[in-house]
Amino acid sequence: MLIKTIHNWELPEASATPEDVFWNRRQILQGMGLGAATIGAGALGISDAFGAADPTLDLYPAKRNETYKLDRPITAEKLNLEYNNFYEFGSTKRIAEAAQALPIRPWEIKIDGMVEKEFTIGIDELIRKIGIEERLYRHRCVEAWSMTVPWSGFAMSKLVDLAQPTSAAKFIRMETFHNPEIAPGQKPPLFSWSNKLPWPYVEGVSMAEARNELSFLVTGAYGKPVAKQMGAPLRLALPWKYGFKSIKSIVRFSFTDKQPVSFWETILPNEYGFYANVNPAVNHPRWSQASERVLGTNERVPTLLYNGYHEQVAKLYVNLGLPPHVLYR
Ligand SMILES: Nc1nc2c(c(=O)[nH]1)N[C@H]1C(S)=C(S)[C@@H](COP(=O)(O)O)O[C@H]1N2
Ligand SMILES: [Mo]
Repeated sequence: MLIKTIHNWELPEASATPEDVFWNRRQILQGMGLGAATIGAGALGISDAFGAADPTLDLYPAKRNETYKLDRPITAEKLNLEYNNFYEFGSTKRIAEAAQALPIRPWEIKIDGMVEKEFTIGIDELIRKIGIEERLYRHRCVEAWSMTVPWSGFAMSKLVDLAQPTSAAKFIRMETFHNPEIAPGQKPPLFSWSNKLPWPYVEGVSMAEARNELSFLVTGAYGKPVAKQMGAPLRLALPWKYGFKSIKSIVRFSFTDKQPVSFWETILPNEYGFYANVNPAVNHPRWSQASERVLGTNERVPTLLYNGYHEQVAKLYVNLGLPPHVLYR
């Protein structure tokens, strides 16, 4: 019997530099028939695959919350729409076209586990019930590139309030959709390395992190409903953590007393931890986190502790007594 093991070099997010896997990715792209990817109107977030208007369109653009300021210009929308990590749709940055296959209505979100009463709610009802605002946030991938994004959405604390967790709940475990029929990355035979990938994509936060003012559930970007390749219709934005924590296209929030094990942590437990807070002084086992490449200008700038959000989040970690390799990886 042939047992396939996953090698680090086969995993884009685990590579020493994104460029290192260029050839590997190119082979995968060719395998998918997407060698010369072109970006159509749908992929640019202008309309969905069938041209149907988003049911929440009237809520955009949302009023900006001026509390959150940037020290650099907003990343061009076009760049953000064409440079994504969304492994369900392929292991390159050019997944925008493939992601248009994701049906985002109807979209039900399940709230379960340690809550007063489990329930399921449709995305449009959820958005209208809570309401949305705009925030300008930094976004830093562990691959050492960064962006700045005008997100729309609502504080995660508002979803927690709606869910009514019991006092036993200590963490929230989140799940992305699972549908290999439309997401080729979830289909075992296509990529050799996907044989053992633990789909669906899972992420988690502690209750204290979920209630922190910065934790933001994203429904829109650039003044309109968020594009599919960026995680429509609901994704997370945790700007002080590496990008992989910001799970896309969420279908489930489970309140639990057990620390969730994420998608990447399951695959490479020595490299991806639960906290994954940005820290320029704590390197990933195989590459430096000291600086980052700003997408758009390609300028290399020093990375900041907690990605510049020290003031809002440092208090979450001071009394945990956890070592750097646990908090910052
Ligand atoms: N479901 C899901 N969520 C995901 C990912 C993914 O592959 N699948 N990639 C993560 C990573 S590694 C990053 S850096 C960000 C990328 O978000 P962006 O494409 O909007 O820049 O999404 C995160 N959320
Ligand atoms: Mo990432």
